[in-house]
Amino acid sequence: MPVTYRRDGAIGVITIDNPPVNATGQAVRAGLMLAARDFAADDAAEAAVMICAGRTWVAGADITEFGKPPREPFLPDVITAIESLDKPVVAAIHGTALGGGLELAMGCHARIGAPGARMGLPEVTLGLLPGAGGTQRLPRLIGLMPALEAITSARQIPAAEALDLGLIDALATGDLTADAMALARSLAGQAPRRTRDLPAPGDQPDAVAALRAAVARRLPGRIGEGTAIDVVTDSLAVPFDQGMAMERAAFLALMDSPQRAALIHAFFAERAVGNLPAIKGVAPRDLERIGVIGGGTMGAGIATACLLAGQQVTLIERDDAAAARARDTIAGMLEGAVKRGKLKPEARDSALSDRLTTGTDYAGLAQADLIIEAVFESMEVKEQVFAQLDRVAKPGAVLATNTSYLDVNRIADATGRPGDVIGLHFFSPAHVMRLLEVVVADRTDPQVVATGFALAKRLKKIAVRAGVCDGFIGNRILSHYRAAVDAMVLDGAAPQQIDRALADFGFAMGPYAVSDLAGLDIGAMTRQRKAADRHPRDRVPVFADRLYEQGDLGRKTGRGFYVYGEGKPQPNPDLPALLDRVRADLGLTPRAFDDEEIVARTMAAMVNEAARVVEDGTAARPLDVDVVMLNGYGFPRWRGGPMHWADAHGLDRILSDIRRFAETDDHYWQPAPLLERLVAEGRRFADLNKESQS
Ligand code: T1G
Repeated sequence: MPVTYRRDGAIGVITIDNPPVNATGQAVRAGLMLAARDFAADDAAEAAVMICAGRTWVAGADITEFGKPPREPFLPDVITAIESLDKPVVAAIHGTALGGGLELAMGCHARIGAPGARMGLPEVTLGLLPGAGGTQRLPRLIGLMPALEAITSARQIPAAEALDLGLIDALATGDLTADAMALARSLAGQAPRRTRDLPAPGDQPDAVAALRAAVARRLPGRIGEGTAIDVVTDSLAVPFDQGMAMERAAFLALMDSPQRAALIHAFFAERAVGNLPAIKGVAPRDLERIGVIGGGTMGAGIATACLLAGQQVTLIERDDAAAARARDTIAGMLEGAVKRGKLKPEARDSALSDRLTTGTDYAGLAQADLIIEAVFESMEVKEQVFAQLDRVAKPGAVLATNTSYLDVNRIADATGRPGDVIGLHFFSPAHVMRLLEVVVADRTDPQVVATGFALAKRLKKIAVRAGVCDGFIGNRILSHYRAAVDAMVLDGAAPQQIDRALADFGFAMGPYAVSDLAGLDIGAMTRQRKAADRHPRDRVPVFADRLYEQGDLGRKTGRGFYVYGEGKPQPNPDLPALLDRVRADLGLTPRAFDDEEIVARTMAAMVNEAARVVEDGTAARPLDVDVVMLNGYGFPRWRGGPMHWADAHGLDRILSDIRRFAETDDHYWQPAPLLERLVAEGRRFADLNKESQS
């Protein structure tokens, strides 16, 4: 039974026990209705507490029910039934009270939180808005703007702040349940304080308009946040029940939106990527003591990420000066975490003094459990490093390379323990970006793979398994849609036009702005590296090489595809003439492109290569590609990732686009066999995800 009622003296106790997070699935909702009835009928009970077993108070409605026909009793009705009781009910909150969980607590007549409890209304992250009274009760409890800030930010409010805001009435000082019982006893015999009866706050049009504009800037394209602001403000001047009806209507409309489907897909995909048969039940190795080789941007970022997770870090550089520079870089990154409120100053100081060791002697790595190499992207250099590690590292130590494209099998060959070698591809800045590609070489031991996933969880990152190939999952797909946009520039499109079209589609940044950020030298070196393997029909973005040759490297030199100075970056004024010269040299007659074609070509290239990445096993499932592109490449989250988007857009439409593009450039546009097969069979990428989970 997920909900039980009993009495302890004069206090009723309603217990919810629905692992893993006490989500309010149908059985819980029905159980709560019965418990409310039993409590009401129990004349000996003068008040009640509501508690949750396990790790947390209710963490929300049961997301697995979304998209299915709703089943009664509906959560808003359950909460109203509890709020309408004639005797007080106290919510005892621990863990994370989120979404419908916080809404349930707000329907109770008082709330007490454990000191470490956190609470919030994260529905907008799922493409929804609070749909069980949150838009009505939260403003009544904490005021209009704090409520709108909480709802649109989806942030988790710490218990102490919740107390200050008036969201909870007390903080437990001892045992939460005992303190909740004491609070209930103090309220026994009193009329319950119903949140619905509190006065709604007055409107604040200017502040609301400012928030609305800020949210639109921060999350272009998202609809949940704006709708939530509308419902809250439009219902301020109407009776509570009318406000509830407005909320319900807006909630149901959002429930049917493609954004809700996409954001829920992203939520579950990020939890499914760790479900791999190869590591099911496999225990990871120790990972308390981390070694890092190389203290450049990546090495220092990796070391910082591990320090932020509480681990011991030994960082080795080639000489004392480089080691000192690395320590300074790490100190700067930790200072940034302090500034962002992610780290207390004293924690920064102890990390630097007690948990970070820098040096130049590999012997310092002899006790490391896991060593991450982050040196220059040269196979020869990495082979030397791993040969040395093989001599120094303790038996069983995991030896990881942070390479972004090199062959991890070859690196493993430089050691006598290939089973211990794995790729851990971090994304820059490594202490901020959530994505970690775990690159599994042919002989990597499953325990070592499990250790890579365990490290990701420890670092609060999302690990995605990747096979060995040039670029693994993300960079390999990137190279293909990068080629598609470069071809459009050669054929007449302006880089800033492409950037704007893809930013309007929802990308965090367009590809040319990204090039300027990364540095045009990176792209030039990648092209040089791949020149020997280039297909004779490959179209080389020589315009990018021209910029590189004239020293325009992007942000780092102030000029690239854009010029950087005061204010918003502007398109490089010399670029049109440069493009004209390049096109003339190539005998190309430029033509116009509209945004629709820019998006169609970019997405067709991305989905086509992604289909190949799934087909050859580099990615385990289409959802793994979605997680990579969402968390490492700025793909708009409210579109769910390229594979989810492709299913919604129509694989047949994408395939016909590819065939149409092949008419003018057959070499490049070869449909992926998996894409052709799925279209022929009337199936979608989602079907492959389901099959992999069965
Ligand atoms: N419904 C169903 N399953 C859920 C769930 C939920 N709300 N939340 C988590 N799970 C599962 C998750 O899939 C995983 O399953 C396991 O629990 C552990 O999760 C009416 C409509 C609570 C902070 O958005 O943020 O209420 O993989 O790995 O890292 O207005 O889960 O183990 O099988 O994430 O410790 C609003 C979503 C819903 C909260 C815990 N609530 N969850 O994090 O564990 S909409 C949310 C989280 C709503 C109302 C609206 C996190 C967590 P499995 P986990 P974690």
